[in-house]
Amino acid sequence: MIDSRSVEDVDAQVADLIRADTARQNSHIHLIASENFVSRAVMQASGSVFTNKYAEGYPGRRYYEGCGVVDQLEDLARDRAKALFGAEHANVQPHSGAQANLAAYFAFLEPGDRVLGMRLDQGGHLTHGSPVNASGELYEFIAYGVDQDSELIDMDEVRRLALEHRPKMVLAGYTAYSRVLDYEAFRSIADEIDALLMVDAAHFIGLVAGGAYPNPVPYADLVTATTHKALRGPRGGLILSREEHAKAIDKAVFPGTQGGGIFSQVAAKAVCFLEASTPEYRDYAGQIVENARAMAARLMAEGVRVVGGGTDNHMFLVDMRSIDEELTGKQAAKLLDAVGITCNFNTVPFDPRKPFVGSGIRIGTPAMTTQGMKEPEADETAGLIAEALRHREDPSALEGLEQRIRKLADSFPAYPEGFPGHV
Ligand code: DSN
Repeated sequence: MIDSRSVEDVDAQVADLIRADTARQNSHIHLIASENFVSRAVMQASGSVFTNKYAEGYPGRRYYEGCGVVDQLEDLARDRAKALFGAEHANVQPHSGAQANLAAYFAFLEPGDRVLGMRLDQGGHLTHGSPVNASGELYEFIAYGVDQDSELIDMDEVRRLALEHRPKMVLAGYTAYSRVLDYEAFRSIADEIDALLMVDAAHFIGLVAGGAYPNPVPYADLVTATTHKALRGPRGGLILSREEHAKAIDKAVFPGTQGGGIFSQVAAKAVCFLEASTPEYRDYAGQIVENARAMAARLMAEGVRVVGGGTDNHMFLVDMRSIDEELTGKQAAKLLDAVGITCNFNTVPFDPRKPFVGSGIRIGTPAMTTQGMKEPEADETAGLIAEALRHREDPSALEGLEQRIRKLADSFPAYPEGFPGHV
């Protein structure tokens, strides 16, 4: 017989850990650009009975029986994704953004083929050719970066490298860049060398859904994304493409790089696509950007250097050397977490420090916006960050700041009616 007791009754250790992280999530201001708080509906779907079902293949073409309901679910999720982003095809099975990218490469590239993508230490991603990632091992990545003065992607350099190396794929997308991508220029460079254009939209797909950032779908051959960042869905990946690439992409996801889909996550993706198509979500997406702008403006007013001079999306990098040449990103992120503000350390462009230390911190606003914070609180939070970093060696000042931060976090609980899944 199946054990129907709750996790609290079955496993006190895991229940304690769930409680501990609930307390942590409840008591901090969350500024990790890739995190968010999902709705109760998303969490329920993610923890639903679909976790019990195996369904390798795609609707109507499965390797298992009993897939009639799962077929309807996957069709629903795909149709919602296509409608939300105006895409001809959607694959909702990738388990993560990294899996989506691997499948996208596997669909179109042979080992050794060239790809032109953004440097990891200037804002790209591990899966864009890092030597420690399969992408870097399997394919020959050529990297473009940002201009040293403007800290904007240097499209002249992208074009020069494209013409010199003639990659099979041009890749646009980032994890630490705060400006709008010039899709038109990327498209025309890709066309000039007859390459595919892939956009890794993991970070900004949620803004696209809410009309707060330009949509790459009309320009790109394929767009990969995650569902768990600003989009406010479950952890997972997504690939959008033109119909002509549908077969290759589906084959590359399954059986190319994954086995059966995780249909509890697909159910939760379907819910998040529905939620992201509402007017409330559009307001939310717009507010994310307004909050990021307000925070960047306040930090700059405090004399702290914001990379690229501001933001057009949900995040930005802050250069700790503008506070103290000796202060590292890692020290700053640890200190902020200790006083109740959670972010992550990051390299800044042309950083002399290694990625595991970095000279910057990355600040993102999707989660704090879900908590209900608007420009006044964004401004206040940025002020608190600047004060905490300036008083980092003054325990009594930090104690006072921590109290103010906790009070602010307490006033904006992500789940005013209690955490879903709380034990
Ligand atoms: N690691 C994620 C981020 O924080 O940006 C991207 O995959």
